[in-house]
Amino acid sequence: MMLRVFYRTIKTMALTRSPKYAENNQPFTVLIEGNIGSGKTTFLNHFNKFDDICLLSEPVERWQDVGGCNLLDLMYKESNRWAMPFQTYVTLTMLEMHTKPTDKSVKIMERSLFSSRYCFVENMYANGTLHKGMYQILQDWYRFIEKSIHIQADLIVYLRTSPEVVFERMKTRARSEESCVPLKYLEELHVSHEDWLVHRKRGNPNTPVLILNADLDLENIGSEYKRSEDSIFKAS
Ligand code: DCM
Ligand code: MG
Repeated sequence: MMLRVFYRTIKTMALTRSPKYAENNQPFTVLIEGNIGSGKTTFLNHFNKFDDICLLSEPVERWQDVGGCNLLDLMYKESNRWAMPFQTYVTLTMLEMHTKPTDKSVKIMERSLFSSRYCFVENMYANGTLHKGMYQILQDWYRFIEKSIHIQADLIVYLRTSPEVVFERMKTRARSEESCVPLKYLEELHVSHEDWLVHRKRGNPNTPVLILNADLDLENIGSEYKRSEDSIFKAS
């Protein structure tokens, strides 16, 4: 008798199961992706003038100060030890952005959980920075998140660059944590972005990707920006 009651209870619970966390009322969501130094922040700022857009830039300052620790710096200086906690924290801060409620009709985000998962973490595993056990823990987290949390992604804008160009930009920008990043690392990240967004080898098979030539100088990139502005508003 008890068992039957129990059975009925769990059946009712299963039937009335609520949707994934944050499933409802998500705005049209655009993810700005690209290598380090590809101009994502500059691109994002271009949309400041629209007040019906929720703009979320990458929370780099949070990664630079986690209870007084600069996780971004530790990740570059002692990558075998710190890449895993760093990517775990990036995942948490990105999830906060993905699920952040807004009453705006469009949300534009700088990077996403997906680039951590499909570019940075894949690359760190492939180049031996992440131990297999650490990589597996992250995969289990990503799978759990995928099952239980809704992440809206309507359009990915890929700021496509060549590694040599972004290497020069990164040196000019001179973010102190990145002073030791070699060209080879940007080449690896370029390949992982291409595999994800051009060859579509992993992740987001149904999200359209708009590819923009972001090697262009900032003065000449205006028409490329205009092109994306049009497609973002056409699609939303
Ligand atoms: N970064 C990383 N892993 C991620 C996201 C970002 O290692 N999942 C690093 C790359 C850059 C810095 O954070 O050094 C900020 O990225 P960007 O300057 O490209 O916006
Ligand atoms: Mg940036």
